[in-house]
Amino acid sequence: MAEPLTTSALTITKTHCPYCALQCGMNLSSEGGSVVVQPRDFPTNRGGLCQKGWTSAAVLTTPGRLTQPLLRRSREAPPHPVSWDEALDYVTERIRDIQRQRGLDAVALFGGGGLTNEKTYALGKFARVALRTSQVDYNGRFCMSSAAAAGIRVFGIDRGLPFPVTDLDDADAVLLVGGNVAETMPPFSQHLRRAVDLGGLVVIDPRRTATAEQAALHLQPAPGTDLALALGMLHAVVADGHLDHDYISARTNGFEEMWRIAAQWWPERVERVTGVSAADQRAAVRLLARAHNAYVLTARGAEQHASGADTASAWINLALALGLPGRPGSGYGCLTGQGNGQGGREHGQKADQLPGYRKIDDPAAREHVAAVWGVDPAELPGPGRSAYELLDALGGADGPRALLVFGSNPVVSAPRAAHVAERLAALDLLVVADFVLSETAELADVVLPVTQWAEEDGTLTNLEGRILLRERAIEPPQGVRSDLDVLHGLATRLGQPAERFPTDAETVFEELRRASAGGVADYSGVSWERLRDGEQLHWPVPAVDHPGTPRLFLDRFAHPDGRARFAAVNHRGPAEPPDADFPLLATTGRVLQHYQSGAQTRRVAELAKAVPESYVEVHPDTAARAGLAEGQLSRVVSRRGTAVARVRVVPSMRLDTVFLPFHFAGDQRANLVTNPALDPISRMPEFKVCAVRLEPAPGEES
Ligand SMILES: Nc1nc2c(c(=O)[nH]1)N[C@H]1C(S)=C(S)[C@@H](COP(=O)(O)OP(=O)(O)OC[C@H]3O[C@@H](n4cnc5c(=O)[nH]c(N)nc54)[C@H](O)[C@@H]3O)O[C@H]1N2
Ligand SMILES: Nc1nc2c(c(=O)[nH]1)N[C@H]1C(S)=C(S)[C@@H](COP(=O)(O)OP(=O)(O)OC[C@H]3O[C@@H](n4cnc5c(=O)[nH]c(N)nc54)[C@H](O)[C@@H]3O)O[C@H]1N2
Ligand code: SF4
Ligand SMILES: [Mo]
Repeated sequence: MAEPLTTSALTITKTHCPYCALQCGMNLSSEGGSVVVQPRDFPTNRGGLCQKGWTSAAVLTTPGRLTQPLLRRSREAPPHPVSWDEALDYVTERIRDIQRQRGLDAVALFGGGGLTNEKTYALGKFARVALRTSQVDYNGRFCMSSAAAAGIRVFGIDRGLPFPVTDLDDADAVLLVGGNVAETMPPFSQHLRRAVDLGGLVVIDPRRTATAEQAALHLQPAPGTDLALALGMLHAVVADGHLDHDYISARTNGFEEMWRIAAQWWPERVERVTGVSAADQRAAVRLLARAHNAYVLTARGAEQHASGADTASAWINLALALGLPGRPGSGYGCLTGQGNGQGGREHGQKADQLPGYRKIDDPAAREHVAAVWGVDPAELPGPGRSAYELLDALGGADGPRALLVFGSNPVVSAPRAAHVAERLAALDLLVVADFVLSETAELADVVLPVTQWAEEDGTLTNLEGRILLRERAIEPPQGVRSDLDVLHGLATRLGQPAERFPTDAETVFEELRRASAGGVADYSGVSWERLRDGEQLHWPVPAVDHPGTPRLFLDRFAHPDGRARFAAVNHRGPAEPPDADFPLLATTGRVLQHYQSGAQTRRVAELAKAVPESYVEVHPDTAARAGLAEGQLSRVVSRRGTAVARVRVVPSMRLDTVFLPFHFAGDQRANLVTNPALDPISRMPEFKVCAVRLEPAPGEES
């Protein structure tokens, strides 16, 4: 447990918010039975918190908190409380049966980017060593995988922000593409203050969001046309004489191949595809080119597309053309989303990956990691299916027959959610570890009640690649166990030596250090002691006396020749263009008060009251054409299904676009309509655009 600061009346523990990747600093104090959150000064939030952070302690004591394992031996039977031994014995027995009959890959795991580094490491190891299955992936595929793929392609490495977030404080100009930080990371907005005050913020978003309101220039493209827009702006960089020739020849390769494509995308042509005027494209480029300190930032609006990796690459191309990445005071970054979105993709819960951000099909990586794990490298499985492909294959002829879920609620958050729920129902065994009965846990054969952030120890890696320690602040309720404990319990029952799956997070971290040593994301020099001392450690940290790497790329990029590579990418548009039956473009995203699938925040009274149900933002003329007015219930219909949402008439919306938040359950799920078309490189689904029509819900026809 953390060394608490004890004042006369209370015990205070320094910690971080349980939600997003900003990982705002907070203090927790427990007085009597209740836990109180106070903001703490930390570089990412400087004493700020959003409404979710302020109310985060409410989930610790939510009335629906799970404290006993639940089991149903048949789908017809209701789940009933059982002992931990009974639950874990049952799961082990079923896993054994299923693997005996159907092979090792018949059991799959699905992890999450909110899990601590230690948990993601243990999960990947559990999959490969205890289950010996290749079928493990996680919700980060839905999150930042396209920007990660683009970063690896262009820079040779993927770290969300390759600089501390406080570097943005000195920016004169920032181009923010597909990010609504005013709602998704409110305290982050203070780092854009200077740029805003100088009239240097440019926001690219099909909606006029709270963030776009602060921008000097808001470009409002049709969803799914960012790649064309990035090419048009690149064209303007060259045509208007803003290209940084010295930088391009000293630090990059591949400009010519890239330009062969961008040359064909002059701004007037791009205007016809995107709806953004050629003048605005040029003005945005001018703003960036004239700034002393300029940044390009992307978030999910640019990335969650079937062309997401190419789109993110195109935005990085633009940054390279202006000479920004690796120049002190300038750069490109991607805003990581989940609490441990960055660490979640480094330690091996991804289908194609081993710890240290190593590739599972690299013989040297297999050898190194197998030695740390004490197994034969030949026994490690190869790469498995990506998140959506895994969910899609469940219960099918060649697909897994059992799934264990840790830290995700795909019944709400996966694309084509009704189909995903069907696949989950077709399994022989669904096990969900959670602290509340999420919509996915409701379908499970076995539910395992686990500890929450404030009740356990662990590290997370925030959006700046900085490793943070979150120490236990309060006692967990009776009956719950940590995820590490659950994995230990299952692994030992499956015949693994007890010491191979430690339950103590610091012990797991010590092993993670060794497994990551020499890898891309090298944590070998990080110790909990250094973190407790408040050292600011951004990976790579390859030795105990290494100060960490707050800024990457100052001297070289991560490709062997030290140069960045322009990506020769071309526009291809949404996978499902609108047509006569489905004439509108639906896009999806977030609202301040709710987090992700809403499993946590829908249980916080203050947040649920503020935004109790789903809604669809729509232009007044588009609403009228569909026979709908403000406040009426509508049906948003796509080829996959129908979501029910209350109409919010928003005059700044594009006529061709509607927006739905994805935080709501049941027939309000935005993901009933979304398109699971996948990016060929990142396997990211196209959450941000699909073709729909809007109609009144039954009884709402005027
Ligand atoms: N309140 C809240 N905050 C969160 C979260 C949450 O669930 N709730 N989740 C966290 C996580 S995991 C993540 S990944 C981040 C996400 O953070 P953001 O990326 O900021 O969030 P989104 O709302 O998904 O998408 C941002 C914007 O993209 C726009 N957009 C839609 N389609 C397009 C397009 O084709 N092009 C462009 N340029 N923009 C488009 C949307 O209108 C939206 O305003 O937020 C983190 N913070
Ligand atoms: N339409 C649409 N869909 C989207 C998106 C979008 O923009 N539009 N965004 C996508 C993105 S970026 C993301 S990140 C995903 C997120 O979507 P999900 O993966 O569903 O994320 P959460 O809602 O955070 O689910 C976490 C679940 O795990 C539980 N949990 C939290 N912490 C722990 C823990 O430490 N251990 C265990 N065992 N359980 C825990 C929570 O109670 C909750 O039930 O959604 C994606 N889906
Ligand atoms: S911005 Fe993110 S980390 Fe900060 S308080 Fe809000 S949800 Fe928590
Ligand atoms: Mo995310």
